Amino acid sequence: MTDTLAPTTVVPPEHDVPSQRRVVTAIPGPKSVALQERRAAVVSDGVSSALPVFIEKAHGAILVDVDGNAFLDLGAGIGVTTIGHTDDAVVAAARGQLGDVIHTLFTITPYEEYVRVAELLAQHTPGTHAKKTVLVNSGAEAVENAVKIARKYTRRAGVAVLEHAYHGRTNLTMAMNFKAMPYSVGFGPFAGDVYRAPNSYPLHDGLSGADAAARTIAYLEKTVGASDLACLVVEPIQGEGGFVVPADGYLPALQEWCTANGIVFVADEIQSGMARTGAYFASEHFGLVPDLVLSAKGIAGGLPLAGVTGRAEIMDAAQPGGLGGTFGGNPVACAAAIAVFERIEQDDLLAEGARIEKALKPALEGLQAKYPVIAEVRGIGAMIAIELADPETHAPRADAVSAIAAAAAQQGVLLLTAGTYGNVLRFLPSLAVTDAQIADAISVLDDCFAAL
Ligand code: PLZ
Repeated sequence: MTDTLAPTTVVPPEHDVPSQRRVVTAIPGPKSVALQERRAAVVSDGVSSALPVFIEKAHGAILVDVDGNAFLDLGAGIGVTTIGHTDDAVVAAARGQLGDVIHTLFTITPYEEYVRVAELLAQHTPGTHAKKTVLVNSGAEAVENAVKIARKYTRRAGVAVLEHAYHGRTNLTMAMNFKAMPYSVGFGPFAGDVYRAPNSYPLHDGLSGADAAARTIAYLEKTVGASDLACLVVEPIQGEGGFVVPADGYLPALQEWCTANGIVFVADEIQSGMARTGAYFASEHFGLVPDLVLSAKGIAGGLPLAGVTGRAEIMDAAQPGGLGGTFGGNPVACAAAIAVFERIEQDDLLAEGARIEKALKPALEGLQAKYPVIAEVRGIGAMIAIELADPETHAPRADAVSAIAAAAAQQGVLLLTAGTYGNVLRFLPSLAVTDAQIADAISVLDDCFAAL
């Protein structure tokens, strides 16, 4: 170890948060209702909340609201508190850093924590080639920077994305998303040179990985031409799209085609990365070594941090001063990220993904056997989803998805929805969720499906 950062010493504090769900008022309770009124007066209606209970405290996989209700959180703030809410090591590292230095701006006067995060990303992203990183504030900003860098490196403009993809809310990333409502309707004009190709969606297309890849490639070659593409941006497991796991061989075939045609292969691992699926990055499950890997969400235990990590020669194509931003790679967020990496290593958190999958997937398959509205159970590690469809017509059942999520919330179980048609319930718990908490959530879901 060549770094000079002091190791984090953690004295576990007492947490005033229960380890089980507990519903003590109507949901939302009276204090949340009052806060919701204040909010409605001053917060833009463009910002909505899936469940308007106002959270006061959180630890592990539990959220406690202002009325004293405790929720079993199976969403982790959309895959952000991957190692658990208020993880003791993350809290200690961030607190320590707050007293040392909160901000300098790395592009003015640098600090070691940024370099350490870049070293850790170089070490833990797929592949043993020389890698470099730029740190930014959000997932969308990481996507934007990956596109900038790929364009500079290739001197080409075209950006290829896949159907059902989600990449963010900035102007460029709005153009990269599949779903217009609610993400981009009315917010144009949008960025050009973005091309959307069919993906691999085994439940719906029934194609082998090779056939789906041939379709994607043929589409891009016909409608754009490989020589005009700077990059192909893919989520190895699509997140907002509903945890769509591509057919075997699909992603490696795309990567091979990119390499053969000088197209930068970018893995958007913003939702699927950072130990979420039992590997540091989901790319590993598919044998991918992406040219650029995007991380965000879980990387800093809940603090805002994101990064683009990739082949040194590609990352260095950006001119000095070409990358940056005031808050990118903030010292407190970096200190938290270092603690996240340490926790994953020291406590073997990569094993937790497999444990959660083992507890969750068969239980959901049990529900599928009872309730034919569950068309598919899919996903890897702590990234599992069920897609709901009419068993006869196969029409997406968004109504059932919202009814189940609402009914579960009344019982103190917080579930996220997803899918292009709002037809997917996703389980994106923190790795701190216990087998007992999973079993409890399944029994709540069983009741919700029975009542549907
Ligand atoms: N790429 C794969 O999942 C963020 C969106 C939450 P930001 N997904 C959650 C919301 O409603 O805004 C996401 C993602 C993938 C990019 C992003 C964008 O990351 O940190 O939200 O900008």
